[in-house]
Amino acid sequence: MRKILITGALGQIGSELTAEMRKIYGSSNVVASNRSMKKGHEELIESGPFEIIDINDPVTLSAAVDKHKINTIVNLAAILSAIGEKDPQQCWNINMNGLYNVLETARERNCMVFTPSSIAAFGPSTPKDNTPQETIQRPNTMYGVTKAAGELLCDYYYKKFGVDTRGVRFPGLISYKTLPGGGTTDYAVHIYYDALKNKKYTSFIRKGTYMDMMYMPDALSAIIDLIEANPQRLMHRNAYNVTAMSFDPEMLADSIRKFIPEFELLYDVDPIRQEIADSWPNSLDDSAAREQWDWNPKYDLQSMTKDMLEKLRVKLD
Ligand code: NAD
Ligand code: AKB
Repeated sequence: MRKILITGALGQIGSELTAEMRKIYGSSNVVASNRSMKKGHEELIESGPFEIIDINDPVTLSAAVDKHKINTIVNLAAILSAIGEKDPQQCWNINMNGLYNVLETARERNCMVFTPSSIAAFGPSTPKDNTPQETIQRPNTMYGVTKAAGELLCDYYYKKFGVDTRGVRFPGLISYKTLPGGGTTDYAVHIYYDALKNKKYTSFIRKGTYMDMMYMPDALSAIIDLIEANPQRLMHRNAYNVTAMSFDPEMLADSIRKFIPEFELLYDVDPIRQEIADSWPNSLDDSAAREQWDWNPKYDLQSMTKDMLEKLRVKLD
């Protein structure tokens, strides 16, 4: 029986993953946690066990693991790319020292650990198109540095200590329930809100900038399917490339115009986030994930846009 602890559970992924995992494993077997409470998450907090845990505090972390007899930690607590460039010290502290605490707790208590990496683990010298599973990784953002180093640390804990570490390199994730937490791909979420509210959006990412993206239901499947995957098939374990689509702001706007023909896309490029986006791949090769644990996303750009607009329309009403 899985007993799961999710850190950073009130963020963009965690707020949806908690509900999905509670459906699958039972509410009492999925402990949600965050370093602080956040408004708008009352339903999640009341639907099962919830703890205040800062992953930079190993004592509280391990006490919660003992208290709830946890055997699987899903570590989602992190600082994302744009905020990471504003406060690189905090980004390193949470993404690296926090991850170290999670891995040490898991080593001492024999837990599985799932922790996501990102397309940010690649950098300007990485091959940009169909980026291979194994390739040059010289990221030039603090977020990217922590993601590349985190991948290596997770590999190390598996090889050295036998901790069952698993992870994927997520692209930009698009969802309607919880707003993204301060990344470079956030434009691809905000655009839907503004399309419905104002019929226009001003993009901080330049026309012609391609990045990999994925709709949240596929991201949740990726996490759960990899956690449940047969370990004997996993050659990489951590940092699997996964993707569902690659587009630039114009392609995204065109997909919205199929439903809101008068939608207008304007640009006011943010040099910091543009530079980050320019250092990331245009598109990933996710064949290793497809071969080793049957990764197969369901949503493409058009089906995602249709669902996003339908669900957001109800939410914003
Ligand atoms: P998010 O910013 O939306 O949520 C992170 C949560 O962690 C927040 O609720 C925050 O309060 C909490 N947190 C921050 N510091 C903490 C600490 N010290 N202890 C405990 N909680 C803390 O992030 P997300 O989008 O849900 O991302 C989760 C993971 O997935 C991260 O590792 C991120 O790098 C990775 N990822 C996300 C995306 C994406 O597009 N959302 C893409 C690639 C990778
Ligand atoms: C970000 O833009 O920082 C995240 C990511 C791709 O890791 N969405």
